[in-house]
Amino acid sequence: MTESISEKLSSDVREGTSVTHWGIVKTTAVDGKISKIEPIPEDRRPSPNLKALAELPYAPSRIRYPMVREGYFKEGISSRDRRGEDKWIRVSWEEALDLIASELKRIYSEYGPSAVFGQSYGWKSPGTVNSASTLQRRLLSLCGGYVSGVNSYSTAAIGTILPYVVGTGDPQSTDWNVVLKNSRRVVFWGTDPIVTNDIDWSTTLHNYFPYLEKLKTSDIKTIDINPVRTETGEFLGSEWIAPKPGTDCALMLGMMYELECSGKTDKNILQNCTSGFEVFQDHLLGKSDGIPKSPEWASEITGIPTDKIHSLTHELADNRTMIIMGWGIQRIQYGEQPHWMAFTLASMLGQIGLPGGGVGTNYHYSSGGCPFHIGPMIGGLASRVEPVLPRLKPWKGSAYIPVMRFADCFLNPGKTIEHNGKRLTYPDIRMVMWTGGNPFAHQPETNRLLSAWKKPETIVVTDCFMTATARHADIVLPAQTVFEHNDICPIGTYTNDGIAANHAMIAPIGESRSDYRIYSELARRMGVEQEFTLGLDEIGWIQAIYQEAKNRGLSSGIQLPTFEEFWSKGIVFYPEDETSKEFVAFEEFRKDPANHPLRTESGKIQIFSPRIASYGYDDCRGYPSYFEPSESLNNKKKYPLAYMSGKSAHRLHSQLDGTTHTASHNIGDREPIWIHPDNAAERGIQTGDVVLVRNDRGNVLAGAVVTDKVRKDVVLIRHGGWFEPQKQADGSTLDVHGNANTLTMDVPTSKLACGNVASSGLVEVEKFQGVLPTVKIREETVPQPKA
Ligand SMILES: Nc1nc2c(c(=O)[nH]1)N[C@H]1C(S)=C(S)[C@@H](COP(=O)(O)OP(=O)(O)OC[C@H]3O[C@@H](n4cnc5c(=O)[nH]c(N)nc54)[C@H](O)[C@@H]3O)O[C@H]1N2
Ligand SMILES: Nc1nc2c(c(=O)[nH]1)N[C@H]1C(S)=C(S)[C@@H](COP(=O)(O)OP(=O)(O)OC[C@H]3O[C@@H](n4cnc5c(=O)[nH]c(N)nc54)[C@H](O)[C@@H]3O)O[C@H]1N2
Ligand SMILES: [Mo]
Repeated sequence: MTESISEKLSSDVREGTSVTHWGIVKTTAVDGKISKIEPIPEDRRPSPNLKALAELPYAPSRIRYPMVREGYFKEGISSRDRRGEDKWIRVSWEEALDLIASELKRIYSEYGPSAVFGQSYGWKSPGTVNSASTLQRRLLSLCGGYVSGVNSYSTAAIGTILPYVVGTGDPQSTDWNVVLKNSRRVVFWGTDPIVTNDIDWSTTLHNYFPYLEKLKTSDIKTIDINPVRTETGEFLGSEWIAPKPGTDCALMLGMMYELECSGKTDKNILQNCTSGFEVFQDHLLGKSDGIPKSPEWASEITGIPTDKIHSLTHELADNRTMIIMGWGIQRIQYGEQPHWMAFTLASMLGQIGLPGGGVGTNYHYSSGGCPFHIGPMIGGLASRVEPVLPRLKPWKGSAYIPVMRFADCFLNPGKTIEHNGKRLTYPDIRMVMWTGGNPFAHQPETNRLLSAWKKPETIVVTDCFMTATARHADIVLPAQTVFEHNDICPIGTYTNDGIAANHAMIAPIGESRSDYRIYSELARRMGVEQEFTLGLDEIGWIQAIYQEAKNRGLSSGIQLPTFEEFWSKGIVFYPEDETSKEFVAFEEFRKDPANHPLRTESGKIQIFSPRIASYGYDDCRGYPSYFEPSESLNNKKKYPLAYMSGKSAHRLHSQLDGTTHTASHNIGDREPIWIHPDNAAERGIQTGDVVLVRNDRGNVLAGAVVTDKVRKDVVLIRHGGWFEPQKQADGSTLDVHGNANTLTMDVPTSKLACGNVASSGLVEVEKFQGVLPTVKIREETVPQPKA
């Protein structure tokens, strides 16, 4: 068996399947090199990024050898100020792994597990066995534990607020078939499904796309509410309504006021299916604070004309309407509010639980809202396991932190924060291990991260590429890409389309190893190898995982092919679950709330939450409301332009940025910035100019794209351009390439979720005048020989 699987990788022509976040592809390698990757025929909208994928293993930024920062190698932890500046020294795997194991042992014995930050947030490759962060957490759990991070950068605010409101953080959306049959209006509110459905946390067949095509040819009217014109809005020809960023709650309040005044509030639904409307109503009508949230009030805040607020309200009230809300709208200050407000609006409209009415919050992600398939979900290795090694020092501080507060935690050990009704004390972090994630791309306010990153004594990064995070580590380990190892992966996070095999297609580049091998070898050095591997190698795990799913399938009458058949075909598809095509969210609850209660305080939709109110937070009340962001177009302190930073169609976060295909979407060498023609004219900026974008948090060079696809006074740099700080003569750092987070702010959404903020803040943009610095971040990092 093992023989046929690890069939010689150097044979002349080799074909197999590769499983990626962008889809499953047929890969051909000729003479050991990838010559072609093609989408499988079942893919409904092959990713536009496949060319970049084929380049990926060979990118110049590839990490080829284990490396140690020169200062760390020679002087140890006292040299941590020089992270990001020192040369790299190439070492053997033995040396690198011995070094990491001895440092882990030192930290565990001197400080204990609460000094190790091992959460390793990030979008590592999708295979189940080589799931990098899972492996690292498994290892550190066995060694005694680590400080973990709760919440995600994706859904911190929605995932924290909605359990209070509707009893679950990610409610299943009404099926697209029902929407197409019943909705008369579909509102895309802060979402761009054509861009964001390109990827899946596992892998994808892009099931959503035929539904958008049907929506396009139907007579259903679509509306795109977003400060930025979306690709989806253009594709569908949607009406575009562009509020000022961060003001959607004011817009919804204005609409609800209009519903109240025109007698169109659905009192029955409020009565039967919601709790606490009266408290909210007092706020809405201004009885509790003297400010009626009228359309006029909302118009002032949002920049949307009063007439439009009126007409939009009546359009939604008079037609069966599905409100599709994305997650960018909650990655803002007070990001808990918009989805709470949307459920309140939908309750007043009275359409929750009706076919094609209400709110859906995951149509934009991993083909949410598409039918399910019938078959067993595959399992994997457990990340949380009982410790094997004795705990040598007591735990100090909280066992977890909200993951996006990690920089704040590094900077302020012992500080106490509020989080979701609890009080947490930051632990004192001494060692950081990161694999399969890129905090220098994902964490807001990169220059603040730079300071925080100087605090820990040792930082180990495992990645396939020399990202900004790897460049700021002490020890760097080279991981294989999906093209270099075997694995197994479920298809479709929400849709469960089947199981895919990931075949090793080429020999490892340089000395790179699979994450499974890296962490197994570290486990051996830590004395926990048997508990880590359970005696299985990579292929052993792949077979065991498949067999376990096959057995589970059998018990529910589903016959999966043998492992050998699966492995040689590469994919098992499951049949569609016909009944899921009729799914209507909250249907049973609406019909009979007493017998189908939600898992909330009252069993109903919580428009007022006594529990949230009891926390006494000033930034998240017991009912949804509009809070003015600390920096916004209504609150211009120093800088005039609102800054946004959502997803790029050409990348998955920072992934693929090191390829020439992705770089071809740059302006010159730099990440594009969208700027409105009026703002560009005021500043003498034209498309193609290099501009300096700045605020008190940082300075970035970007390439101007003058376009009326952004609201006036709004600029956009898409997330994931690699961070390349260069020191300026005046001591400041200039990010010469265009990392979106150099300009964002590291503040929590509120005390409730403590979520990350991506699209809030103000900047100024000007034509860059000085000598243009060269972009070097994508180049090879050449390790120096050992002295
Ligand atoms: N300003 C702004 N900030 C944001 C966002 C935004 O929209 N705007 N979005 C936020 C969101 S939603 C998220 S989820 C985060 C994403 O943040 P991340 O998930 O950290 O971003 P990625 O760039 O996907 O980082 C994954 C890293 O894993 C590496 N990798 C891939 N495969 C493997 C493997 O097999 N092994 C190992 N060891 N490494 C591997 C990749 O090379 C890459 O460096 O960013 C957040 N930050
Ligand atoms: N191509 C691609 N697809 C991806 C990813 C990627 O990096 N690249 N990342 C994946 C991940 S990890 C996640 S979590 C999902 C995230 O999916 P989302 O969070 O939904 O994606 P974003 O692009 O961050 O935000 C969606 C939209 O919100 C809008 N928006 C931001 N602020 C406001 C506001 O104040 N008001 C209104 N009305 N709109 C606003 C933005 O303009 C953007 O069009 O996407 C996934 N899909
Ligand atoms: Mo995300």
